[in-house]
Amino acid sequence: MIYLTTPIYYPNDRPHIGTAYTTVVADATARYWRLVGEEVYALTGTDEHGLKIALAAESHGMTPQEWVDHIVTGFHEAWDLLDLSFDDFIRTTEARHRDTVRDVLQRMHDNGDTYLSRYEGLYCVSCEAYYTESELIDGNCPQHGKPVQIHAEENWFFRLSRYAQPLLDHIAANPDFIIPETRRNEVVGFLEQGLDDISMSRASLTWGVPLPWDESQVAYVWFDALINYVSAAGYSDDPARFARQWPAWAHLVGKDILRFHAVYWPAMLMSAGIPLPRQIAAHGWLLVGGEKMSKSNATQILPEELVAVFGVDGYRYHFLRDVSFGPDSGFSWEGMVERFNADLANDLGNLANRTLNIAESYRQGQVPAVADHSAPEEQVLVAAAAGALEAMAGFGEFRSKNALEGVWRLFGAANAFLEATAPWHLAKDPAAATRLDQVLNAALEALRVGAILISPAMPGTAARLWSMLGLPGAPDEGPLAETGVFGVFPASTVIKGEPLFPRLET
Ligand code: ME8
Repeated sequence: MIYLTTPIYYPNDRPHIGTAYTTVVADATARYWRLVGEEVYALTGTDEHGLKIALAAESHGMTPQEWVDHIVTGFHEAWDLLDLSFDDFIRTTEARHRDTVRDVLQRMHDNGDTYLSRYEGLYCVSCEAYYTESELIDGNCPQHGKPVQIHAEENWFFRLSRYAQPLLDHIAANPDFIIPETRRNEVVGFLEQGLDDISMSRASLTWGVPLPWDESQVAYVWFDALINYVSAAGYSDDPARFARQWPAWAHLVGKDILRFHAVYWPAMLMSAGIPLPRQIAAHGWLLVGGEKMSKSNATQILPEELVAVFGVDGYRYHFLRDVSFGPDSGFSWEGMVERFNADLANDLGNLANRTLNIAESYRQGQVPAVADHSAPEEQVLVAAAAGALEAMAGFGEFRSKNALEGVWRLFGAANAFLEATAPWHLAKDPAAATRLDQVLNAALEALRVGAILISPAMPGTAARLWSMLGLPGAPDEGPLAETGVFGVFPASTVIKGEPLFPRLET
């Protein structure tokens, strides 16, 4: 089973294109694995406890629960707008999660990995994380550039220091545990310095999950949040499902929260005697004007602003095609318009438009099946389709850019095929009627295969194209290894319809 997770986001504001980036990549990955016939469980959700949320609620004059109930609807709306196909949405205020937090932390406690001690440290509420003096930049949090607070309390500690070597051993034995490699090296460097024990509870906060052995303290929000991944897999309420679903196939995260996922979380799991996830995949940041786009600065862009201009699939395509998974990536409206016009309006849009036009103009939409595609021009298309099918593996490995480049080579080949075979000339010559059928059939077949291959990235467009082609069922219904292979387009009635992607003005 492919159990794939996104971070659970803080419901302190509406989701922006940064949070949406991770979530769209996860959706395309999940859709790809479903397309190749795997059983998939894709999880997202919200991280609702902790000081940051308590403060956000207070500043809006609401209780924390009222606040999160209010904000979470914005997440559902945004994810629906982006056509995301998650199997589960976990909220850390749900009973299934609170029970699991208590069960997992109790196991860590029973294993002798906790102790009570006085803590004094520098805390950034936006990160919900501690920093050492040397990590600060001009005395401020290195991620948010905001002042940190001094926290001093009697807290429960987790013996994280015990796990530096076991983690190094695990990473050495499982080179794909952290991807990409630069991030793995970063984590290894951090572990090689040794780990300090960390505070895992809060005495001064009530908005959280009380520790089962000391109800006067609530779990530190990260020791609550990370556990969501096992809660949603049924750790406490469905052991049979947990046995099938865990370990997770991959946790998808931004690089800002890599340390929590690649160090704290596996150490917690080791302590609780739970197997580690197969992989932590960390991507870079979306930058706007050279800065990380975030809720706390004025560069925030909301998905709905872009969807209004580019449509949902224009949106999805841009982020899946133009952002390499791993490095930081600058976002610009100009770049997005350019890509939309070049790839969607021109390459795919025109191919569909021209091909369906030919079918309507010269065959009244009735397309005959042909014997095969053995002519040399068609063989080029067959090869391009095979290449695209191979490139599709990229979707399953967080390389959607490569997958889509492969699919677009097929569309490029199909456009070149129409230029070379010029069906509009063939139509004028009654003796070329059979050749015209042959050419038309091949161009339609390129669109049929293309509809299947774009479906992880652009499910709505794939479905629309499918119905224009007059095909029964849905493009993502069959096993990719069979349906994605270039064959003979079945006899059908095609409908031209409206253009898929009308050109945008720059
Ligand atoms: O960290 N570019 O929640 P969060 C790319 N609740 N991705 C971005 C981004 C940007 N500019 N801004 C945000 C939390 N993200 C915790 C997680 S998990 C157990 C708990 C994405 O709402 C990216 O995936 O601050 C990042 O890791 C995540 O949003 C942080 O979301």
